[in-house]
This record gives sequence, structure tokens and C-alpha cells, in this order.
Amino acid sequence: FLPHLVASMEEVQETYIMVKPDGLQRGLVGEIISRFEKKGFKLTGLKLFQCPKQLAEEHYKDLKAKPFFPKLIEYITSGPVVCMAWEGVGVVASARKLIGVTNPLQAEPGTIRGDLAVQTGRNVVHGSDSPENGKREIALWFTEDEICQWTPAQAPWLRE
Ligand code: IDP
Ligand code: MG
Repeated sequence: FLPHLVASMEEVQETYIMVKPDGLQRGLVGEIISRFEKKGFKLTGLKLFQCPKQLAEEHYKDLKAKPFFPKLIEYITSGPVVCMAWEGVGVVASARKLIGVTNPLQAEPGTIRGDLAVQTGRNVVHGSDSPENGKREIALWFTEDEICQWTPAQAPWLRE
């Protein structure tokens, strides 16, 4: 868990969540969206998208030097992904907890990766690792007019 995220858990944040090609192929899109929806976060962007190589490389630019980088790009561009923007108080760290750690075999049961995946190279979902990256990644994957502002009917029943 990321201690630097705890300090910002009381602020409204946005995070970029993506169902990777394996999640789509395995029929897990509804299940994954459901976990964030049921938790009480607000969906502000959603689309099915075939990611071009250049965008995948930009999204994962911090991992460029890693030996698995070429296979990672191949994986992310191997089929459509489901791109999502989610908003809420503390959503960045909370989404990372809902997703679980990178290696699905080490991810806790109850997390998305812990329940639904077995290998790091096929870990079904992405989530931004900081509020700054949440903003950066949403701007990278969505145009401004693809993000909707709305007030969920349940808002007063989620927060006092
Ligand atoms: P994260 O997705 O949990 O934030 P990162 O370290 O940011 O994990 O890595 C991004 C993605 O790169 C992972 O979700 C996984 O798909 C892939 N990846 C990371 N480490 C490895 C590895 O050792 N082998 C293969 N793929 C990896
Ligand atoms: Mg990461």
C-alpha cells in the first residue's frame, strides 16, 4: 500500500481505471465495473478502445527500461481495452486497494486481481498510482468531451 496516498485520502480525486485486453476477453468487464460502482465511486468516463502502440508506450513510459516493456506493450495493444475515469474522495488509493497488488498470486482474496487473475503479465486491470497520474492518464486516454459531470442520485446516502 502506498503511504504517500494516505495524506490525500480526504480530497476529491480522479483515477484512470482500465480493463486490460485479457479482462475483456475473459468476460470480466461487468464484474470489474461493478466493484467500483458498488463501492460508491462515480463513473465519469467509459469507452471500449483499441489502443495504438504509441499511446501504450506513453502510458507506461516510466517502465520503458524494464525487460518486460516490449511484452507489456504487446499485451496492452493485443485487443480492445475498456477505459474508465472514476471520481471520488480518496478514489486513487481506494481503487488500488480494490485492484490488489501487481502480482495476482500475491493479491489478497477480495481484490480484483486476487479473485480473478493468476499472473502479473495478465493481471486484468490498471489503476493510477497517484492523483497526479490519475489526471495525467485521464487526459491521455480521453478527450475533454468524453468526460461527463453529473450528480449521482445516491450522493447524500454515501457521504453525510
Ligand atoms: P501496477 O499495474 O500494479 O501499477 P506496475 O509496476 O506499474 O504495476 O506495472 C505495470 C504493468 O506492467 C503491470 O500491471 C503488469 O501488467 C506489467 N508488469 C509489471 N511487472 C511485470 C513483470 O515483472 N513481468 C511482466 N509484466 C509486468
Ligand atoms: Mg503502475
